[in-house]
Amino acid sequence: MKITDMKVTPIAFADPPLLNAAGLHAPYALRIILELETDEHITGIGEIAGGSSVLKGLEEARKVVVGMDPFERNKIRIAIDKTFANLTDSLNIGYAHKGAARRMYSAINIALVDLIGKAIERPACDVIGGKVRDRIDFSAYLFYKYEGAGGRWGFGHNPDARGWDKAKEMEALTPEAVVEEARAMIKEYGFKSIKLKGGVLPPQVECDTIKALAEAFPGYPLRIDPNAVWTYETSVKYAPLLKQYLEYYEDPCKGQDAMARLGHVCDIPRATNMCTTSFEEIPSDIQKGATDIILADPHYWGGMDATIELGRICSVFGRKLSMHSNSHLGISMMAMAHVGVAVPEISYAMDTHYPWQCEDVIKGGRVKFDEGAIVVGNEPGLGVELDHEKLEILHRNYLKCGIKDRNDEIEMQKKVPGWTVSKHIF
Ligand code: GKR
Ligand code: MG
Repeated sequence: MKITDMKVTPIAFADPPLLNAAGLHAPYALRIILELETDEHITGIGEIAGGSSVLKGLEEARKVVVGMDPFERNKIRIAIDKTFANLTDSLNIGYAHKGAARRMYSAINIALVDLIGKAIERPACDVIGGKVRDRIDFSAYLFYKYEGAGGRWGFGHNPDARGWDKAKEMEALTPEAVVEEARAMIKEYGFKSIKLKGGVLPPQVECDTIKALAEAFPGYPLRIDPNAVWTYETSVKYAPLLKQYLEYYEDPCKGQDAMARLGHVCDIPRATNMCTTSFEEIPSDIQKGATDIILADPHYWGGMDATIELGRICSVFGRKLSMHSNSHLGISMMAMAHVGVAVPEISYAMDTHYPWQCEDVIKGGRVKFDEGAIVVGNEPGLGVELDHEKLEILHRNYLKCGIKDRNDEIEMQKKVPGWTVSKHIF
């Protein structure tokens, strides 16, 4: 089998005004949809975070991938690595070549795994080693937010919205409002654990929010993720209070050194998707004792195969695995779910932003949750098909919306003039 084309389509979909340590989500989130076509008329699909450099990179990657055999994933990975080692500077894609190559290959790997699954008529999880479970839990991913549902051309605000659809348009800037957000999301999706995106309001308010959530949802495992804008001192100060509530403390402070020091004085498990985000950073993480849990993500670590490898490495060094996410649609949802049922070391409910979105590019409606989990069936590949009409609508959104790169800081400055990431430290 030969790859005959790789279609790369940037899209934009409505995203609510969610707050985080980097600022504010824009009204549209960007993704890129990949279609790998073959001479046997089987197509594999993938989805990855958007942005101009990734787009540029994938255009280059196409030249490498076309003509190769999709079953030869190792050769394709090496070819992409080599290409970006030589090309990064001239493309000016702005990050070290290994990181660039890994992101490009992540997208391609997801599409390859889908393609092979479709070719052999087996689910994607079988292509990466097979299921160790049939379903994988996700957590309710809560955000402080401004009022609104995002979007500008009719996809965002829905005057007839009810339940979660209504709740996700509401402002949530207090512990009480976040508890209401959680109630509506959990009622709709059945999640059994909760993650709070922190690093937004003063740490005491965020700890009060965690306490309010613990009281409203007794027995639910909780996490807070301040995205490393708490200082080491603040992270230490709030640890005793948070200890009774948290299953893990996600990136409270910045860098492996600070996270390692935190481990000496705080016995809440420390998790990261910030200080250790690549295989190259694992040795120093282990040496320093920086973290207990790595948040994998097939979109950043090198795809679905790489998540299996990461799981093995983590188990060798006594680390556990959870899953990071970003605003995404159904292809990514299923890539994460297939990884979730196949990687034995994943031992926590995984993150997903999916409830915050209302559109999709897949046929037959959005992916369904069952009691907070996704059940992975036996449909070939990722188990979802691309809907080209929907893809075209979201591609037109991309062309119209004027956003080419995510920049939460600039978006925040529209609400709070003068706001900067560098001054937003607690
Ligand atoms: O969507 O605002 C967001 C999150 O803050 C996201 O950008 C992070 O990458 O979810 C992520 C995290 O766990 O750090
Ligand atoms: Mg995080």
